[in-house]
Amino acid sequence: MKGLEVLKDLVTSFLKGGESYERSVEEFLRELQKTLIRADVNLKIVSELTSRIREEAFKSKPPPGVLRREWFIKIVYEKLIELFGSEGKASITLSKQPYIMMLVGIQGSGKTTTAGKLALLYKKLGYRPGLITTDTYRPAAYEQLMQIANSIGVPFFGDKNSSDPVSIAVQGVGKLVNEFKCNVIIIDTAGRHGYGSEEKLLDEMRQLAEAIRPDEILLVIDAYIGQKAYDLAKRFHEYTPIGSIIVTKLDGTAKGGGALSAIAATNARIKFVCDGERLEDIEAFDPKKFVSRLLGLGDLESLLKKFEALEEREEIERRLERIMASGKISLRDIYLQLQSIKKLGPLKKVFELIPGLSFMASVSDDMIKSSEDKIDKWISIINSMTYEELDDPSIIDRRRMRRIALGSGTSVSDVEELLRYYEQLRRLMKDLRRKKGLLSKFGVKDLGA
Ligand SMILES: Nc1nc2c(ncn2[C@@H]2O[C@H](COP(=O)(O)OP(=O)(O)O)[C@@H](O)[C@H]2O)c(=O)[nH]1
Ligand SMILES: [Mg+2]
Repeated sequence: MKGLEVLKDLVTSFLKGGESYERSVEEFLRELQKTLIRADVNLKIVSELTSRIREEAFKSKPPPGVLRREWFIKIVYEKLIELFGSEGKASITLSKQPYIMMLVGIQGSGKTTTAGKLALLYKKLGYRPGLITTDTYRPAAYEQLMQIANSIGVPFFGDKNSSDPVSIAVQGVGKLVNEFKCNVIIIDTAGRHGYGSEEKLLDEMRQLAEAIRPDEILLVIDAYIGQKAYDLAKRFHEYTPIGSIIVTKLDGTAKGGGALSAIAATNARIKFVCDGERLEDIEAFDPKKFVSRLLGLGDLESLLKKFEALEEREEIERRLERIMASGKISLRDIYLQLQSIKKLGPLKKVFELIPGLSFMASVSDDMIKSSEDKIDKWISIINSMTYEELDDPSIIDRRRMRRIALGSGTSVSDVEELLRYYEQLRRLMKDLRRKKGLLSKFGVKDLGA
């Protein structure tokens, strides 16, 4: 993104080193502040962010195998993600069909273009989108959206002779759904002229929304307004629970960072971001991916992988600790374990990551392969269990086993095998706990392998 791309060089030169760690950190933070302020991020937000980074950088210690400088970048990475949104990648799957979206926003913010982008995006995802224009103020609006619709081959509805947006929308939805069998309807609206007319914009939106009852209202915000996006996003967020935000023109301004962080601070949901005039230039907003790109971690792939592996490892260790402490393991623990193994990749790698299990990495490859095949089976078996069964597997009799096998597309003996595995682990945990108790009496802390 324009304006923030200098962060990449900052990261690279920081990692290369040169000056003392402390001086490099201060230098880095100073440059980070300058860059963010130039990108129109709110001053207070910037100073809070940098002091949180500084505090954590000097407080926390990198785990073994991670350099201090790498660890610092990880902290920067995490704090920046919080700055741009803590919710993770926006989900763009549609909860029902037909799904009606309504785009609102100031004139020129990019509504019509974005309507086309959304139609193309959902078309690529296998939906049948249809476009409606209700902009009766500008004569060219009709042609503009029609041309876009034609260029991507999706049905279009509008009425040049009407001046009633509500009736156009109602008619259009009926026609596109019933005649053209569209299952995503995207309604473009006229909007108001100029920022500062938010009140009027929201009023107009309210009238249309009451008549059309959209499933989602998307507010289009031009990144040019920078941190001024805060007020608009806040009011919008307070007004509608079905609202989400699209930020456009991130390619054209250095103020995009300000707009995104300001919106994130209102807790409104940023769903899409656009960075170009072409209809392909849209994507679901993913703060993690966004920040990785800003910091150039896409190039520093291996560093990012290292962080991810660390997070997984911490998570697995926390879980193991909990299990060891309670001596109890549940099917839910096993489920999480299977899931994290899947995320982490080959079992061998997983074993290598966990100190207590590193000896397992030397188990023969054949054995590991067959366990990997099992993972998917077991995940679907656990998915087919009821909560009651998960909490107390002892109630799973033959009849339940048959049901679970059927539901998960596996066999009764697969279900039995998983339950046996669970039983073994449960005993092992109990055993370990007893031994641990004994060992600690003799002053031995670590069971280590
Ligand atoms: N560079 C750039 N231009 C955009 C983007 N989105 C829209 N535009 C341009 O912004 C102008 C206004 O867009 P339009 O869709 O007509 O805005 P509307 O008045 O809200 O419907 C047009 O020239 C678009 O090509 C974007 O993400 N990047
Ligand atoms: Mg328009």
